[in-house]
Amino acid sequence: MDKPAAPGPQDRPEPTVLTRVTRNGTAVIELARPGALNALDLTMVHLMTRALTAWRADPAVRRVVVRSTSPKAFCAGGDILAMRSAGLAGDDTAVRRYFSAEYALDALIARYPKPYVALIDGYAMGGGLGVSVHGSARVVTERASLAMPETGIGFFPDIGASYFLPRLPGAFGWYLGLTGARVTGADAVACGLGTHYVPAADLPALEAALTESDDALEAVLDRFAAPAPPAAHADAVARCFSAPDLPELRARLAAETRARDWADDALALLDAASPGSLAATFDLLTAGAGSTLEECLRRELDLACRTARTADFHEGVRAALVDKDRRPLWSTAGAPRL
Ligand code: QUE
Repeated sequence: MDKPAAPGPQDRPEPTVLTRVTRNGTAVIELARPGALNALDLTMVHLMTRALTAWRADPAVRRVVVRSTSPKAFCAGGDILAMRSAGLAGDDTAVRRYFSAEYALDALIARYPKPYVALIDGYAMGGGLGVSVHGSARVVTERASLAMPETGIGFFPDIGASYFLPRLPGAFGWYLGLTGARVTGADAVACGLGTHYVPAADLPALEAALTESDDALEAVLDRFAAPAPPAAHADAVARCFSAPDLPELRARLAAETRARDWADDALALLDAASPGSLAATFDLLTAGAGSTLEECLRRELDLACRTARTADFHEGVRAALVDKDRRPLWSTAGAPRL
């Protein structure tokens, strides 16, 4: 009989979340799955949850900093490839297990009793905003690109987005959640998704100050923050995306004169999105505007479990991530509603 192979590095895959506590009491979480742009799988969600839970009551920890080891992405989102597979297989248990854990982590961050700072230098989309926006500070650089692109894959803005998007000023969250448009670091600060704009070249010095100095967090962040220019097209966003329904929103975009190119881009994004996802998102943000974060997450969990079984979600993830043809053929059957 063969002897079992000696345990070796092949048995212990590289950890995808690295944690440490520095001498000044800063707990650091590093997202380290660069091959998948740090898309959060269930293991990463569990590792983050375990670390944050341990640090919550640890007097040696006074704040948490979350960063990425990838130069391209802070975090590209959740594990939608796994959710597509589970949805196709009818594995409702796996779908619920994943989304429950991910949303519980978002809520843990939102209610965290210590400062929680995300350093965003690169893509932060979907679930990546879930592990940053609910914290106390989001540092963004000129290389940051933030988006809630789920309507483009037959899903909807989840991870508590139905709580924070309707609360952004000037209907900006409606624009982000419905179109999936990407915003730069500067626009992210202008709309409130980001809190501090720091040039990427200054990030290493900021990280050193956060992990080594005894200065107060706000003093450190303010020392490094540069003024961010105002958001592009903010008044056109407010004019169009405050519409009371989708047909009126499209009519306002079609009638927009001052920001014509921007309006054409927004209409093209809406036309490319799953119609069912747009309808669900509109209702979800409307409901979320008057709900607590926990109510929003419960509503999103229910909708996520039903959406994972839909043809549009399977097709949207296929076109974006499986075949990468970017040509989803949307169903006319409609989508789950609230
Ligand atoms: C919309 C999304 C996601 C997306 C693309 C969309 C998302 C997500 C990923 C992603 C990207 C790279 C990977 C990966 C997943 O892409 O949530 O595993 O390697 O995680 O248009 O919501």
